[in-house]
Amino acid sequence: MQNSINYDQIKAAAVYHPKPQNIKYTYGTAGFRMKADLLDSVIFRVGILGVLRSKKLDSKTIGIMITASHNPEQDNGVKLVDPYGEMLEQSWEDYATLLANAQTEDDLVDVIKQIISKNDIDESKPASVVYARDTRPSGPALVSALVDGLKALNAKIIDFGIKTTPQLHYVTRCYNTQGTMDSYGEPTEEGYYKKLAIAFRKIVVGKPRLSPIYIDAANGVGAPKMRELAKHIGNDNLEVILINDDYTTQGKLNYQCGADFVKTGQKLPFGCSIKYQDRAASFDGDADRIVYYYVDEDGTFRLLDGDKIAGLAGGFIIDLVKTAGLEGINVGVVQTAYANGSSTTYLEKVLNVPVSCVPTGVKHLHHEAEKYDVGVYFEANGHGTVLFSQKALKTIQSVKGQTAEQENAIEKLRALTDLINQTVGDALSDLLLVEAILTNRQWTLKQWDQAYSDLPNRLVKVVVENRHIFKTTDAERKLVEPAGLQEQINKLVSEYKDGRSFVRPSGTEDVVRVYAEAATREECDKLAYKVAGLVYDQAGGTGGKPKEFL
Ligand code: G16
Repeated sequence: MQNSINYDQIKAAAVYHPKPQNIKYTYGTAGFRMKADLLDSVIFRVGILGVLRSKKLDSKTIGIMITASHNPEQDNGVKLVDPYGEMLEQSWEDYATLLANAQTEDDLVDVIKQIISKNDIDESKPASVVYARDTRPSGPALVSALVDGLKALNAKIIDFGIKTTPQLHYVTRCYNTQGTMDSYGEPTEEGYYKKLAIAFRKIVVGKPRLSPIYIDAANGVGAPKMRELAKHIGNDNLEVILINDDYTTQGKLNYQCGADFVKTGQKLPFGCSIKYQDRAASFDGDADRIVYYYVDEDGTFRLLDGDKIAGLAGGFIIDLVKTAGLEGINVGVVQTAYANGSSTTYLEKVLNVPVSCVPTGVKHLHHEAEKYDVGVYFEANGHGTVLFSQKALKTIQSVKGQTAEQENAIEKLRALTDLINQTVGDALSDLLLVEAILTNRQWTLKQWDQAYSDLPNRLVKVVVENRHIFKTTDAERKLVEPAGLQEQINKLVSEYKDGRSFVRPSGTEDVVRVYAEAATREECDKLAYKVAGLVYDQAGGTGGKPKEFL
């Protein structure tokens, strides 16, 4: 039978994708991520898992994205996307890890059989997988490993080409909802642009256009895709000036540019020379994150990160919900431990919204946001979106305004449900969301920034021998292991006014991340580097102790 699994065929294909010895792979914050030359066998096996997942879910189309997002160009990665565009169900991450670590062809077949039996999978069901990749030079070879894995299990394969990560999430949902009441849109790149552009024009209609927005595209896939989106929107509605848009020259991706560089370094990206009153934003390498920034009268760099976007979006949506008379719809915000303390205070005390804190990773934020009628979730690093529940969608679609003002607010809410990517954080969609709000409010970036002042904060990376010895609790705000380290961090924190610091292992890079905030810039930097030094000394630091600002 065409769809049944042929184990000899899998073994024969697997011979060409052997697992390297002595490597332990882990499905991390956003899938597998590491040096690209270690990923061939992993990607082959992720193809196999995608097929099994599709068979398990009644032949629904599963998405697979080959990208390493914000990581340096020599890295790559892969993640699976579930049918409605959400991240792979967490219980299946363990299967991904098991498959990736099966050493021989026989081990691989054993793991496949285990997954099938544990999940009661009907082997004869057809399977369908859509995949895409970003612009990394290692992409094409990894795609062919993926295709080998998919073919070994006779899946229906849809090649979506070079795309942003959120476009792959979008199209996965489109395929699975086509022709249903929940149809998410046309399953094409063109369909994506049209949906966003139409919604954007509806929200800004009648409002004067803002000054141009400079976009640092991290020399990644966001550059050509933003250019395409801008064409659909039209220059009369939004004027975009792209910088760092060279996605074909090797070595440039994410190099001294992009959202992660700007957020971590708290400075302008390479090639960006904006002046007072200019407006700018940075995407990351696969365009799923965005941060905004500007320079003040005195040339000081000012960052508007994911926390600020959450505040802006939350405030706008709350106003619309109130004006529309939809008080029955509750709005909530989800953050992580990286959220600036001032942002949480602003959300809770000024906007009066409930705020939840969850571990890092869009998958955690997304699930928590689903608990609200309208769930706004943003990581400080610029990764986030707004989710509308079925209840909210139905209400917004069906309600009729009693006054012109109410009707106008309802129309805007309706357009927002199309403008905002409901599957995952999306730099292009988030850019339009921010631009739509600022256009409506006729605000400058400085006016937006005035909602609250960030506590000075600093992120430091520490390289250690084994980051997996770090175990956390309380939404990653406390270390459980190595034993005793948290007490020493607490002691340091207590010496600084408004001090806060936490340590966690990264799930996308081979480092431990240290975050600190305090009342002044000087104190914050000292605290961050003292904690980083502590981690380095007590937990196997290698390759030089971080010591700036000490
Ligand atoms: C990924 C995840 C984000 C996470 C980031 C950093 O982003 O999707 O949710 O915040 O990694 O994670 P960590 O601190 O564990 O390395 P991206 O943009 O790289 O896909």
